[in-house]
Amino acid sequence: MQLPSQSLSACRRVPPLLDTKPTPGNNGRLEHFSWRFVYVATEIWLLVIERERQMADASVIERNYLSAKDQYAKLGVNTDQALEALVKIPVSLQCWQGDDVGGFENTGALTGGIQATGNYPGKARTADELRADVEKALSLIPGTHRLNLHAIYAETGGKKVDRDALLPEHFSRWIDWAKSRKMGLDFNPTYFSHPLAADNFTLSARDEKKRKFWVDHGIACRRIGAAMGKALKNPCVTNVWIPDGYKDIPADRKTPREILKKSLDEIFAEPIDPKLNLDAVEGKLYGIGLESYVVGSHEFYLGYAVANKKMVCLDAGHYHPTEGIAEKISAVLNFLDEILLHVSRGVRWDSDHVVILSDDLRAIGEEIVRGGYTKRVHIGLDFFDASINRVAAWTIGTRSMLKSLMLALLEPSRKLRELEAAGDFTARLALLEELKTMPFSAVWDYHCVKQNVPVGMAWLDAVKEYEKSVLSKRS
Ligand code: RNT
Ligand code: ZN
Repeated sequence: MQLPSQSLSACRRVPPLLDTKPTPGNNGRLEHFSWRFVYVATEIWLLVIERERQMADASVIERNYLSAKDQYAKLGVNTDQALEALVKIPVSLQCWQGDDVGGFENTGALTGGIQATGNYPGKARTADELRADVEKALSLIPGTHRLNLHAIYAETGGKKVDRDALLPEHFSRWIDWAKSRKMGLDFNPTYFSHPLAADNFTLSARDEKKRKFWVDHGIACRRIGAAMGKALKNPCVTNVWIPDGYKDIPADRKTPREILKKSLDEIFAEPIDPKLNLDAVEGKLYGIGLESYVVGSHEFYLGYAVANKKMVCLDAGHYHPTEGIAEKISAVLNFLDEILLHVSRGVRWDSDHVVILSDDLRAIGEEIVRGGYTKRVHIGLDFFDASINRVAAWTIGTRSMLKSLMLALLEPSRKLRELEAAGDFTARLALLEELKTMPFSAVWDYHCVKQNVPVGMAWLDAVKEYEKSVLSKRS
């Protein structure tokens, strides 16, 4: 008889030691018993080895952290304080990464000039699957975060409920789930992938019936957002994004914008306590098939937000290619109390690639931290890559977002400001360059250990295991 492969999971499949009682004269059974004894002893032994390895790893991580802490202290940075600040910053994970912005209405293709490209197996087909996948990702990400839902993720119990008739009860399972995890929820009306959005005009539609339908959807979604905020005792950010626009050069840019303004006024007419729901509006430059004109441009919404005390949502993929949203944060926060970010990564177009620790992302983290804006900037993610494991996509993107914040929290900000104020731009540049090679990873690893999530690449093993045991079984 051969021992199973030397892995803990294999050993854990061994049946209990004493389910066969050995009796004198029953050699076969005794032999069975002794093999079971070997199995169990091996299991215990492997557990001991694994535990010792973990303890050794943890002590190396702690040692590295203490050395990094010293190095940062020499620059005037307190790493313990940086970590305390980091755990207080929630990131809102976009539910739509889990199913390529499909939702559960089963109405067909994704429209609205956005695209999830790729065909990686295992996407979530139901709300339960999506929740399980989000939970897996959250177990690999340090800190307590939020989940961002779209109206198309309603659970209507198989009944067709059109979007203008959605109610909080259609999100009760999401709310209960979030409550049990002590998480906040954010929300979005869905103005795409619907027959009444087929011509890419929704809130700016000239057709009054259609426009009214979408206004009613907006009103319904704010109420759902407020119900989420109330149930979770945590304000929900409800973000309005519409695809409306033209593929080719318009003859009239003005009229659709006037109609959009009127529609927004109608949607926001009902006062809602900001402790329950906060409204955001998201502009953009162009979409696929909407290359020449987008009604809800950045200038339109910035103006609207300032005039009506709403938040703007700055999406990293929604501007001219060399324009970054980091640069905009301290500008708009002179005029707005709070803003929403959609942290994304456009590659050549608004492609919504998974966020990585790029210079652009680091700049976003720096601007939030340097400006002292951690309470005024709501950080949402907005990427949807269907070409890689979707749980890994969430994990990579969110961990990178958190790394960018941590890097910023590990800056000697006072020193940098002093140098700048004194006009010593040479020293400012030198210090900023020096910071790039500080032992940041030692602080990150320690943070992961303390937050009880995998260190380094170990999270990928968990994702691969989940892919094998859960995702690969989905058709
Ligand atoms: C589209 C916008 C919008 C969507 C989500 C799904 O360009 O970025 O935020 O990505 O609502
Ligand atoms: Zn967005």
